[in-house]
Amino acid sequence: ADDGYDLWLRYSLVKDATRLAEYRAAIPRIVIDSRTPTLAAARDELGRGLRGLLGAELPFTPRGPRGPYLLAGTPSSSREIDALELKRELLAAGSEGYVIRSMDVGGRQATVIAANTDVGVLYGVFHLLRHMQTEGSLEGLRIEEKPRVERRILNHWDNLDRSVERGYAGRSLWDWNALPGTLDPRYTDYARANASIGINGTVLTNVNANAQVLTPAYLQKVRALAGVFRPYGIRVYLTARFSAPIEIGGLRTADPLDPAVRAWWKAKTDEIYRIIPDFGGFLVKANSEGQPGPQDYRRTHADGANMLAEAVAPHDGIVMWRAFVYSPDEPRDRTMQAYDEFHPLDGQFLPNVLVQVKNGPLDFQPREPFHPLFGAMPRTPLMLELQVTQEYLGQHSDLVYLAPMWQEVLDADTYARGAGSTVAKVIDGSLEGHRVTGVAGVANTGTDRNWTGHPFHQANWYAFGRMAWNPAARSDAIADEWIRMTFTSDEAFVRPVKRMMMESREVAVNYMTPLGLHHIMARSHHYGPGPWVTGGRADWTALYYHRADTLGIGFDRTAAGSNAVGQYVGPVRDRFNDRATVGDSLLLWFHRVGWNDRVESGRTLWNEMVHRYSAGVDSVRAMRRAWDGLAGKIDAERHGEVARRLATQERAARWWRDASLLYFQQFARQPIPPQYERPARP
Ligand code: GCW
Repeated sequence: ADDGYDLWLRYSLVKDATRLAEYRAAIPRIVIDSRTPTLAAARDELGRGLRGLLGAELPFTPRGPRGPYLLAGTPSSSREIDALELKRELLAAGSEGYVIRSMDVGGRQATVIAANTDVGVLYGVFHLLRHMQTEGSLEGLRIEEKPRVERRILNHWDNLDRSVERGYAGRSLWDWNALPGTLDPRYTDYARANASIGINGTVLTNVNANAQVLTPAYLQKVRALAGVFRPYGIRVYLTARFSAPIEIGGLRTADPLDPAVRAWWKAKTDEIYRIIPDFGGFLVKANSEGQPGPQDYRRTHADGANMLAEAVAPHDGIVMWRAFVYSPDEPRDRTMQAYDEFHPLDGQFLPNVLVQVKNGPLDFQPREPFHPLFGAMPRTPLMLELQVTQEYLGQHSDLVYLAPMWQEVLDADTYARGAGSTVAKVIDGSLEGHRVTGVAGVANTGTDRNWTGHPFHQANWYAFGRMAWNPAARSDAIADEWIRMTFTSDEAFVRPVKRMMMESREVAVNYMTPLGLHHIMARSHHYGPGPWVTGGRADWTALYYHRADTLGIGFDRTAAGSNAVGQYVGPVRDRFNDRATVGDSLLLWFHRVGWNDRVESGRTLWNEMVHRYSAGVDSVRAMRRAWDGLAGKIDAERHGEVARRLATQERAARWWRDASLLYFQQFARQPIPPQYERPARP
């Protein structure tokens, strides 16, 4: 099918004849014990994958009489695996890792997938299939892999009425009405897709949802979903609305220090674990954007989180407590509030609490500096929250590959323990010695046939999983494998498409928010420009963030301004604080700059702004030309779908450019230099 439903798990027949012959010779039969549901899933995936890749139904056999074969299993599921010289490698593989080896097994040439656990085998199977989908050789394989992050979790902002907050791919996948009796086959394919990229948890409900999902009828529905996901190594988590004891428990308070409230959460949690024994835990948005929380009772975030942490601790559950907070009152500088509230609480959270921090201090903008909490709470495991759905990055229409942005954050050096203290090392626990670690991604999936709406948005789901597994993974390598798996390994397609993907984020920054601009999008829905947005509370207006007037533009967050730079460690603070070193990409995030001041390119700020917005539009046009030139290299259906969305993206980019330049021109009071296209008035 070319409707995109199969995602990166298409398993089309290997094109390269030599490779195909090699594969067929190396894997004529498969030996895998499949007595557990997870091993059965691994077996089924091997069958499905190899049937597609090799164009033949392979026999599953107990140890066959002679010839090469594929052997997969754990030491406890397979005596052959148990007998292999892989003890040291398996020791290192841990509970989710695996070893893939070409080796001699009793005089026969085998391709071996070995792991300590069933889910390790499943992950190994997906790795081998990926290796073959990208046409790698099976000769001399020596692969040892394990995740560097323990909890790799999708956050669904899905409501029980099947609407999806910030969703652009249809309705929620969870058909609450039909659950628990009817299990949509999509649930299994969702689990397969996630397992293929190492995602091992899913929060089913929106952080803004009400408490209904915690009622008995809904817990049965959750149980049914958990049952589908379990064989794929995926645990279910739920959002816990802080006022649930009042809303569904009939109590008069939700004060976290009130014994009745604590008892209610404990009983509720015990009830959940009776129904879903491997329940993962709770995700909480508290005292943010109107959500209830412990501060309503003059308690701290730690009081609130610890109450829930105590309830889930006997069951090995965790609490993910979000740091995305901002007050109902007008802030001094909204980007500073999370740090101000959470930094003093370091050391006060129970060990099974992770504080979940968005990549930047504002809100999933096309570009932000890394969040100053990273490195600033050494005694608390911090979970990174990324937004896979493109709320601020073009929603349904824009082709933006997000992995380079995530890599920029993960590579950022916090200097918390001297040079080299990257965000990646904070997140994977290695910098501060945390065992509990996690990465969360706000999902971009929905009921659209191809899951994500825009065919290229599948790449962001894919890349999220790959980077959660290994925060040091490189975005271009991930793009490369995704393109080959999803479309074709034809170099004449892979090369230009990879270039397009790798540039796409910077292109979007250029036509939306160049030079460190932020939050100048349209009000509330956030699609398209809105630098003129006023009214309501100050930090919901664009003017609050860009502060343009006839003298200049930008938010002064230096020591002379809000001093947000003071939340970063010495060398970072100094770099951001100084106009000479901050760099143009974050210039107006940290500095107020005169229209005629020179920037890095040597242009004046105004001319640079014109240049960037214009370059953004030109790049989208170039993307369209490149894509049009690839017609015929892939199926017409997906090619056409992307082409149509690129056309919308070009219109959106021009709208952004024209609206922003005309708006800012009133302040800059300068012409558009003649070499650039004149912005069209609406
Ligand atoms: O990005 C903003 C969104 C809200 C969202 C909030 C959050 C779930 O505009 O829709 O609410 O962040 O992350 O809590």
